[in-house]
Amino acid sequence: MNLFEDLKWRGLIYQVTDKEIEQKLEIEKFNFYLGADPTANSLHVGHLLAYLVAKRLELFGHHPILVIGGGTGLIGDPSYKSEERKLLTIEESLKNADGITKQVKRILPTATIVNNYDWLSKLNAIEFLRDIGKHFSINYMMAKDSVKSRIEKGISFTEFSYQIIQAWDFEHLFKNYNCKLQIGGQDQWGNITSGSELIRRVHSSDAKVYGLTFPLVTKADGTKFGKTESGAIWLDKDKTSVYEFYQYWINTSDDDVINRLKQFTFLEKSKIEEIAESLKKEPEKRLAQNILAKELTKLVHGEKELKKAINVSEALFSGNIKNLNVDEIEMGFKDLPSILVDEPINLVDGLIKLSLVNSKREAREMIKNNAVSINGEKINDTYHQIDKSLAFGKKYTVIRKGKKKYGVIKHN
Ligand code: 485
Repeated sequence: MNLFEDLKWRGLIYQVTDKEIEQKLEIEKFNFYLGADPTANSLHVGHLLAYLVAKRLELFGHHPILVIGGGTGLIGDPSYKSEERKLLTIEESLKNADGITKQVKRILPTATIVNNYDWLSKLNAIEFLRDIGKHFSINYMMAKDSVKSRIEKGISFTEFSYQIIQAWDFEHLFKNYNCKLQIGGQDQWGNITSGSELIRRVHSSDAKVYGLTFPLVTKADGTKFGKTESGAIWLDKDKTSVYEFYQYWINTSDDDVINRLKQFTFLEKSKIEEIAESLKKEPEKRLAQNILAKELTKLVHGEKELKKAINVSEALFSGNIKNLNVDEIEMGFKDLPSILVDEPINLVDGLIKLSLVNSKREAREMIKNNAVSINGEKINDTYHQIDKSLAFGKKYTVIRKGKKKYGVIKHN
């Protein structure tokens, strides 16, 4: 399969500016670019798809230029957004840009990484209006699907100008890096085509550049991809623990999992078809989900963290947590109910404070019925005192009620 066929088979082509890109990608080596704005200090799994598309192109010999939008992040992309964005401060934007740069380096270690603050901050108003603005008609800008709803609802001049700024990035990269292709999610189509239009006008019409977009990731049940009740799935392990990241992929539905393997892993067609067969024959084994979770956790967090996440998952599932180390306890229990104590605490009080029971009576009953364990050991003494001497790393005592409810006592 050639690159384009592979991308199509994986469901990663939404629109292209020119059909000939399919052949061009075979015979030419492109410098291409992908941009993201530092609206947060981490990327999430939605962004990951885009960087993996960049990696697919890289594997076929094309060279990625990754634009970190330290400058554009200060303006705010209105594309398909229903409301005006809150402005970031320069400090926030640049700090977030640093965080994101570290993450993309891990996924694409040999890419060229640039921050558009470096050139956008030098652009002056007269240059902007005369040299760039003159190439855009307001009618053309307003006709973009990505801003249409906002034109009716209200949009600031700031956000309305965003497409011109992103267009100028493309022109800048064309001129300085010989970049001839921009890729992005389907929402970026309007901005990408503004860029190719600008390049055509500023340079001669034989200055041919291309755009390619991939579709938004959707879920069979209609809920949003990349989100859980507690929020987005981030690539930063301080925001989404590796355990939670791993579990997110493990919990992929049977209806979605083959698509996820195509979109998010580098496994070949024959291998993915083999996995699809197993899903049909023995879905209860959850082989597809296991492979997906392993591949992605390894890719984003590395082999060592993956191993910890598997250990934690197995321990939490069986309740046998005795052999976990402090790191693994921190990973597995980061988002569970916890209380901080300075002194030893009675088990009954601990259960109440952690909201694992509603009353002291219920707590005592649970304990007598062998339904409570501490650090993986059943406790049936209703007077049991918890102190830090037996805690994991002298820091954490893990209480389990029934099969599934956990809480953590953190010792000061
Ligand atoms: O020159 C550029 C400057 C900024 C951008 C692109 C080129 C960023 C772009 N305007 C944007 O807002 N991207 C989104 C972001 O930053 O979160 C997302 C897109 C998504 C995918 C992803 O970035 O919504 O489709 O392209 C990488």
